[in-house]
Amino acid sequence: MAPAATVRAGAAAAVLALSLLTVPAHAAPRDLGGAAAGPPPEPDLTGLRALLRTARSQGAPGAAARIDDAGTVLTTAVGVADRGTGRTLGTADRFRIGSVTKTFSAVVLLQLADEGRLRLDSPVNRRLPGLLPDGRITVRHVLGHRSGLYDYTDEMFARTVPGFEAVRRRVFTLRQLVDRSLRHPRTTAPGGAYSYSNTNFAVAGMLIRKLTGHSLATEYRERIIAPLKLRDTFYVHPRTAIPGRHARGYLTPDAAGAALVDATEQTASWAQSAGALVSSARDLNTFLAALLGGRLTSAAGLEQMRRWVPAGTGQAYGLGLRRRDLRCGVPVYGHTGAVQGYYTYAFASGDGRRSLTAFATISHNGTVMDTMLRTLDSAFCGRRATARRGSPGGRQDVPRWDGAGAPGGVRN
Ligand code: REX
Repeated sequence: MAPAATVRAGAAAAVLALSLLTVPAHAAPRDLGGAAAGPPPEPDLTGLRALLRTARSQGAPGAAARIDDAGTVLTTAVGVADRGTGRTLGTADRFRIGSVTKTFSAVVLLQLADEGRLRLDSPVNRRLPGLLPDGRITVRHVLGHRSGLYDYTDEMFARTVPGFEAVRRRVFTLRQLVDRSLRHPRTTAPGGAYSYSNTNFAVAGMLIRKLTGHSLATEYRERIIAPLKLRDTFYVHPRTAIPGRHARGYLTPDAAGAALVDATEQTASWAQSAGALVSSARDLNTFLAALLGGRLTSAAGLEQMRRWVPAGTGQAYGLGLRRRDLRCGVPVYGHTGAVQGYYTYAFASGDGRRSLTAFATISHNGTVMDTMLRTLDSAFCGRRATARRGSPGGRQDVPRWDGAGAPGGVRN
């Protein structure tokens, strides 16, 4: 299927334009950064590499980054892809991208909106009758984490390794994941403040399947993977192996000093449309460049994805898309990912001309997560910024467990 936005624009653009009227007052009406701010400073590859080395000294077996800058490719990697064999990590190695999957899921739904098959402001229950207990929750609320649906992973991974081992070979239906959420009270009223929840993207996956009659794998492949010729991107759920050359991922247990757990093989069924894709740094950069360059949705669709609500210091969330405002004044757009064994940062400039994907082969290690966040400064703010402490802004939406198994549960 052709990804050309022009094919999809048509009458659906009018539907999307109309729905602009219903966006709440706290959503920023316009994106004040991006292309208008001019090209970002030269990437700081030396600083980037130093950060990857720091991540390694903080416990990551491997860390890698790739910058695509208007045709120029910069890559750097440190450490090993496999602690068993000692194989060196390569920047082309595949890995689990976690929630960067959410951007793929959002693109599929925005394409369906472009085709006039879905309205962002229509209730989820119109398409999936009786699924949600509140008929006011819309597609837009779900894609923007404003549904108030409790995040079932909070309970699932309250104990990190036992939680993971309990689900790593399980196969859930999306409905079962949503049902786990519905045992808990809602966290906000529909359309309220941003409140991160994987449940939203389990619902998004159900919508994709219901509207198309196809599997998630088919929709990701036909709408995104094939048109963009992404050779390293796979939706293999419920198979447990990562195909081809890949980095192994390691999970940090709650108990201080305990040995890392090799988390590479898992169904990722707990994540599915919220986080089960496998990809590579090259493919994620290609994907973000295409998305922000307007080649995956209509212009109206992309504008919807970029209507922001506040999501923590220096951060905002659109529809399946994060914005981070770096200290140097450059806003970047993309997503973060955290599944067992892997942290990912995949972000691009407003015009998509520069993109960075950085990943570390460890998870549940807040220190490494913070270090990897600073790779954005190296990639988009240049030399002076990397030397400073980095840009403000909270971590990814992962609860912080400090110490021996004591859940801090703080999301920032
Ligand atoms: C699951 C637990 C964290 C990870 C999670 N991941 O919700 C989603 C994601 C799919 O990628 N979110 C990112 C585990 C951050 C986003 O949306 O930006 N932690 C680990 C624990 C903690 O088990 N007890 O760190 O591997």
